[in-house]
Amino acid sequence: MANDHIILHHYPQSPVTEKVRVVLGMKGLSWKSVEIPRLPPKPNLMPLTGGYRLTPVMQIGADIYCDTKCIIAELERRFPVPTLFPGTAQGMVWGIGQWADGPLFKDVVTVALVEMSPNMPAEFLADRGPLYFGPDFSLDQIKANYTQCLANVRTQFGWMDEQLAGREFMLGDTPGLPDALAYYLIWFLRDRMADADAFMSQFTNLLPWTNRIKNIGHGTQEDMSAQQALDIAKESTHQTPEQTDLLDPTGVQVGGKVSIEPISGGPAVEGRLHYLSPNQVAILRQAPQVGQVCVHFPRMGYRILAQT
Ligand SMILES: N[C@@H](CCC(=O)N[C@@H](CS)C(=O)NCC(=O)O)C(=O)O
Repeated sequence: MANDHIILHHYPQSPVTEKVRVVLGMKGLSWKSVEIPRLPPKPNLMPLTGGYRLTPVMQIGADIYCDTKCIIAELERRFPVPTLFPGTAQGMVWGIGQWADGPLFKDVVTVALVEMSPNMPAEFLADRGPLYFGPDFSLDQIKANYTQCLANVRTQFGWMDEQLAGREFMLGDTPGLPDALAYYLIWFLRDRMADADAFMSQFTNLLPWTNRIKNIGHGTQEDMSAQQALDIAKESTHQTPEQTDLLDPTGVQVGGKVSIEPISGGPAVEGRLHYLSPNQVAILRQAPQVGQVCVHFPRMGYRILAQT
């Protein structure tokens, strides 16, 4: 079994994964799809990530990439053509991601959860509510915010719509990362909102653009079992060189024991620090089902703590 497949651990309804699926399409890549549960427990994912539970996770051999920022940066590094940064777009585009995945996502997810709430299973709400809105989450509170969040979405989708005036894609003639960032949120809202067509009809540039992005597709996808993915990790050796970053404000050292956790909350993952840069942190860890794996996270938005 080849150990250089791109393996995406995800589920079809995941909006954040739609961003990655679109990037795979833009790059025309072939990939394996492992479907994971929408709710914990995720027994076949945990041996790979060491506890990180969010969706999606990308695996290439024994390298495991958590969070879409990290996944997309790795896809661009391994498969630079066609680039996600056409023209002169470079670093600041990641800042657009911080907006799209941060305040804009929060407005969209508020609208989506309220729209879905009449038909939402209680256990789904009990998981997603605190995940996105913190431990004090209440459905009444987000219902009270619905109108303001919808107004916020309208303004922000309006900015995207304006960006598309006279352009095929967000940056010009060629699709790039900002298209994937905008598309997944529109895909999310359209899927979850009862009157989405009426709401979206006010954005006259976004509508034809949405079809252009949809037509790019997701690359070539083939199903893979979770067991096959675990076996591939076990048979493979990670491909990540050791790298230190003396300027990282934490002062953590390569080889030292650390834990890494999303600042937004979630279980910490423990291992030995192996790679550190302003954009990425990776640790080595072991589990019986997978042997040694190298687990990667974005540096932005993740807390690194030295362990004794
Ligand atoms: N910052 C993360 C956010 C990922 C995220 O929130 N994903 C959602 C699915 S769209 C999730 O994990 N939901 C809970 C789950 O799948 O267990 C990323 O960009 O990958």
